[in-house]
Amino acid sequence: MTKKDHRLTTSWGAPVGDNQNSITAGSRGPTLIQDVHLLEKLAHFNRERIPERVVHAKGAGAHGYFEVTNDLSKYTKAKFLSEVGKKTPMFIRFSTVAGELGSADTVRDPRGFAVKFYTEDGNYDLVGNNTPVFFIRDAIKFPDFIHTQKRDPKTHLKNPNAVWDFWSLSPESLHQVTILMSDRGIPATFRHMNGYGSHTFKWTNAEGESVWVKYHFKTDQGIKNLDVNLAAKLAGENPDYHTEDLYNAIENGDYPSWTLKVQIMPLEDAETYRFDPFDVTKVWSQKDYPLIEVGKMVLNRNPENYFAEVEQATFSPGTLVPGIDVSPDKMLQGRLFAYHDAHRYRVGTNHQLLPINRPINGINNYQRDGSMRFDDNGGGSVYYEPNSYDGPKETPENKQAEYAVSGVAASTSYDHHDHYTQAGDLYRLMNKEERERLVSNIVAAMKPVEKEEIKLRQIRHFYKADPEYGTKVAEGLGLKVPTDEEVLA
Ligand code: HDE
Repeated sequence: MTKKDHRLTTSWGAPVGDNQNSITAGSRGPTLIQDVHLLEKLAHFNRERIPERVVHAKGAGAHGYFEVTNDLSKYTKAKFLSEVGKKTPMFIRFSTVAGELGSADTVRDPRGFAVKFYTEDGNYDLVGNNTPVFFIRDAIKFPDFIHTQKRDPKTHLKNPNAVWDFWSLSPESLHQVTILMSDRGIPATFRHMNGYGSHTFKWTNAEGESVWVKYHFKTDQGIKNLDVNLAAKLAGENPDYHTEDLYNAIENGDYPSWTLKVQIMPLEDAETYRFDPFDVTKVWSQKDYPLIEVGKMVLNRNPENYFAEVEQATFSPGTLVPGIDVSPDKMLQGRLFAYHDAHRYRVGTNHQLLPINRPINGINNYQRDGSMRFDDNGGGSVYYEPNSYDGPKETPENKQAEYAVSGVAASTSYDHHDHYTQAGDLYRLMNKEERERLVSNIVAAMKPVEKEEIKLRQIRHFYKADPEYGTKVAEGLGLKVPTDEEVLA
């Protein structure tokens, strides 16, 4: 091992003679353009930032491992899930959704829960949130929804009118809005919240038999949430409170862990279940499909370098391995395009070559070139397929499992619109104090809304979920619960 060279160098490796003084004519200048070290330093400095994520910009990451505790190979041939005791390295990135890169951690917002498993069969990304459902159920509405969560283009301020206007006109959001406005809207730390795949995915075993699956990461630290006043105080005093907590816990050897469980639905049940099991605004009853343990995820190593490992990490629900596949869920389908498209724009064409994103089993294909192709670019190996030069071959046993699809190609909405039962069930699951805090959070968030019609429309939705729910919010806002006719008038 060559002795580490302690000489300060330029980015082309030449030793630097003086890093304190620019090269100038005399002590008073002017500065000479021939000071290429100065030019390089200033030019590189101007290019240190890459675009922040368009959502989930503020985040924190950690390395760890996943260990199988229950053999579910009867459901999936995914190798990393194949035998009890098997350990797979993984990386996770937690995040908020709406805030910019420098925004506060302790805001009311869903939290991203993005896991990358570096398996022997390639990377598997489970890109979820800390809530089992989502606000919308068709990808086409996502840009509009996120616009309402971000800054008003005129004032550059957050705009509660936009937020509640969108939600009151998209009643499918009611279940997730209830979760967001409840205690779980502000987790105490990233360690004290659950993670979910949210969508329905598909597992296929070695015999080609498939089931539908939903993922639940149950925190082993127990669920803890922040009091709204403490959260507001922390947002001002220490906007990186969750980031710091995660880093220090791991630094101190207090390794957080989650138990991964799944719900398994037989393929044919999807045709007869009481609502569309691919609708990501709904949860499956755990009485119908009980939780089954899979394994344990332990975070035991902090990133060495935030930019290299967290800012450059790229996840996608389309990063799948044999034995795991997607469902027809329209949100999930939309995400299959969006994520790698975002990464090609934000990080670069060859983002998957970066150390944090590179699969441990290597990349063996005919893709070549593209900007920043910093590996050997396939060297002199055969660069097309099919070929007679023993290049990498496809393996038919790893084809995506087939399944029947049907229907007319058209812009079609879901064929059921019960947006109220599960939101109402959640409200009725809460104890008295939890309901009071939920209503108080909603009233505080809705008070600044200018248009009364927006408030009334939203109150009607809460009322349809549960009469007490809607009545309490209306009282808090000094309004009456409107009838459907009044809302539609
Ligand atoms: Fe995302 N989402 N998303 N999202 N999402 C991104 O990828 C998108 C959705 C989630 O730590 C983006 O690199 C669309 C649901 C997480 O790096 C982008 C739709 C869920 C993260 C994107 C959704 C998520 C992202 C932004 C509607 C939970 C952070 C920049 C169809 C199940 C991952 C980027 C990380 C990031 C698109 C909805 C979770 C733009 C189009 C539902 C945890 O690609």
